[in-house]
Amino acid sequence: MAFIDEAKFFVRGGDGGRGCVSFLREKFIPKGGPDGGDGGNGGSVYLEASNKLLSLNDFHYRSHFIAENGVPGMGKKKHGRAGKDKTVHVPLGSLVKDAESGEVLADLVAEGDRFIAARGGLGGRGNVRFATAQNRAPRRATPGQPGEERWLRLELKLLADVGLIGLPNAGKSTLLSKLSAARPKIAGYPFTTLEPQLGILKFDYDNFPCVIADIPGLIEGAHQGVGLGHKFLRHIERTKVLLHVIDAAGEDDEPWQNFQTLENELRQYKDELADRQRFIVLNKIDAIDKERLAELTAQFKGHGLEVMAVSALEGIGLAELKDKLAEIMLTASQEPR
Ligand SMILES: Nc1nc2c(ncn2[C@@H]2O[C@H](COP(=O)(O)OP(=O)(O)OP(=O)(O)O)[C@@H](O)[C@H]2O)c(=O)[nH]1
Ligand SMILES: [Mg+2]
Repeated sequence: MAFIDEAKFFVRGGDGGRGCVSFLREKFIPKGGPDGGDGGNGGSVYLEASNKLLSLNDFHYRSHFIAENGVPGMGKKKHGRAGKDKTVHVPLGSLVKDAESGEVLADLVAEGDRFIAARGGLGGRGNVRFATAQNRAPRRATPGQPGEERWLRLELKLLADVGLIGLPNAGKSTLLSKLSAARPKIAGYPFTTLEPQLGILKFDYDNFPCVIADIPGLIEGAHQGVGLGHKFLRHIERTKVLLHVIDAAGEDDEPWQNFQTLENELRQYKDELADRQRFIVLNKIDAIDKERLAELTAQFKGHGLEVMAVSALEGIGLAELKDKLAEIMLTASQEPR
């Protein structure tokens, strides 16, 4: 599911350095010829896709990117140095548009994809260039050309990093509302959520946002269209991790049975999704006693599953859950995407 993050910024290429008007002046050579060199070209601004960046947050702090001007030409036919280029790193999947016309200029998808956002101006020509048989001492040189400038708009499609899955009423939306600023509808009846919802979890120590998707509840037979069906699973196909939310307040063997029902539906959808890294989130632990919690935890752990116990409603265990997500995001950000 796509959630669009946006940023607007200004880019300007460096101006070309001006050409120089100069004449050779040395002792004993009273009337030397023209020797003014060319100005250097202005640097250009490039956008380059990098997997080290995961959000457009940096652009909220910086909105102007300007490449260096070319150095003017000098006497003794010395050319001015070219201005340095400036490379602005953007996240993979950045769509670049002209902010005014809305025209799509580039789609930077893969690591290293580059786009010239603003060309530097050409350097001016020194007076050496204008010497002719008729005019051996031209006093003419050209100024450098100005660098290109424009406002750009970046659009980034955010893909969900974390998918919340579970039966209806398990508390997925409640959990999303506690982990992010999203305000999904929450109610004590099944199929409250009808459309996938996204929330962004921000960690204190860096600006990698973690995008969490809450999808409608699945029930047995979802793969055959029962309930709302399982078409929403496509929104979490590319997540790094799934949180399987389970209503721990269910009686007897219900939590475990529910777990298996849902896992079966996932497998019916795609083996790949069923094999995705996942955590069991035993929710609603405010409604059960310690012994029951210990029993459920042991049951899931006994099957080699990682278990986190929370009460989304009362905020119990959420700090630990956030830490876990931060760890997963950090590991994932170091792997090639
Ligand atoms: N006691 C208790 N109730 C909870 C907790 N979390 C959620 N609930 C309640 O469970 C009910 C369902 O919560 P939702 O967040 O809407 O559940 P959902 O999984 O999003 O449900 P669907 O959108 O229908 O799939 C609501 O009445 C919530 O108030 C919890 O930790 N403890
Ligand atoms: Mg919901």
